[in-house]
Amino acid sequence: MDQTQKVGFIAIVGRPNVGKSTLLNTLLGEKIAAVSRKPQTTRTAITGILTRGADQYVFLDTPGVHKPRTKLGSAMMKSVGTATADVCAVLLLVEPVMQIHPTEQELIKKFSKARVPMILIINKTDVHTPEEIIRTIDVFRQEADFAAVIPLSAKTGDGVDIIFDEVEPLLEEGAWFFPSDMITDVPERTIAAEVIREKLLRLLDQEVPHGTAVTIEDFKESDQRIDIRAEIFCEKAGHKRIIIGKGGSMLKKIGTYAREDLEAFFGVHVNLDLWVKVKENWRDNDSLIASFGLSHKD
Ligand SMILES: Nc1nc2c(ncn2[C@@H]2O[C@H](COP(=O)(O)OP(=O)(O)OP(=O)(O)O)[C@@H](O)[C@H]2O)c(=O)[nH]1
Ligand SMILES: [Mg+2]
Repeated sequence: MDQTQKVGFIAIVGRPNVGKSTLLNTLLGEKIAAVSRKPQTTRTAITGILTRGADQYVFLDTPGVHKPRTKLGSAMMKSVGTATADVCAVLLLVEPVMQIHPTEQELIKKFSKARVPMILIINKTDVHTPEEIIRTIDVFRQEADFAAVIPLSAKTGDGVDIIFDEVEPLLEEGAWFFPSDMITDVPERTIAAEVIREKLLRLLDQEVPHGTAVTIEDFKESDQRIDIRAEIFCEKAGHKRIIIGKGGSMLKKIGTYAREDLEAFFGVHVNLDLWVKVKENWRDNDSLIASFGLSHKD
């Protein structure tokens, strides 16, 4: 390679549900992060790697910033802190609003103090008027100097490419962190678990999926297919009944949708075997949080 390599970590941060994971998937052109209409979908930082020419962008999708009410919530917020250390830029993702939220003010304060370049991204332009977008830009510009402001739609992809033009000058010269064909360092098992959890979030009512965790007990790859055995943990016997559904109908639906996504991602036939178990109050139990791979040390 003649050109000097450039590289950088870019954190995607913002309140829950603003579209961070959707943006990561659109940037990569691959679905690796779970997306749902419910807030607090993302629980740990997810890496998306994109190598273009001499430049390697390592995007970090993070959990939506909120005031934690459980130990799981605290672990999620710690993972945001870790993901945003040593980044070359932060993409602050917001939706068009009349007023800035205190959480966003705190984020702006934190990155301004650390002198990390911030790019303001106004997402969901496909469902907002230009007036609403301009007003939002005004509101946020009063709070900080942004390296750039980009209105876009993570869902349609409109405007997303501008991110590369704005981030490229902020990358640093240095050897790439990952091979050029790698798209994530998240293990395949974790991606499989996230796909299943996404279906739980999408198919079930608020209370049930927020108390679920998914672990992969077995992941066997052969030339033609992957056999996966996964366990879905929930907090109550009543929740278990809802997840299984009448005659197993809900669990079957979860399995079918998850299998379709997994086959698209892995490019081979997938056999998915799902089991449901109850672990009461796991979201406030450190050792269970750790056993689900969700704990986060400072
Ligand atoms: N109309 C529209 N909807 C969007 C857009 N981007 C994301 N969404 C929707 O917003 C909801 C939340 O998207 P996510 O990507 O899960 O949001 P997130 O910020 O990662 O959420 P957490 O992980 O909970 O913090 C989903 O229903 C998405 O389909 C967009 O550009 N336009
Ligand atoms: Mg997310």
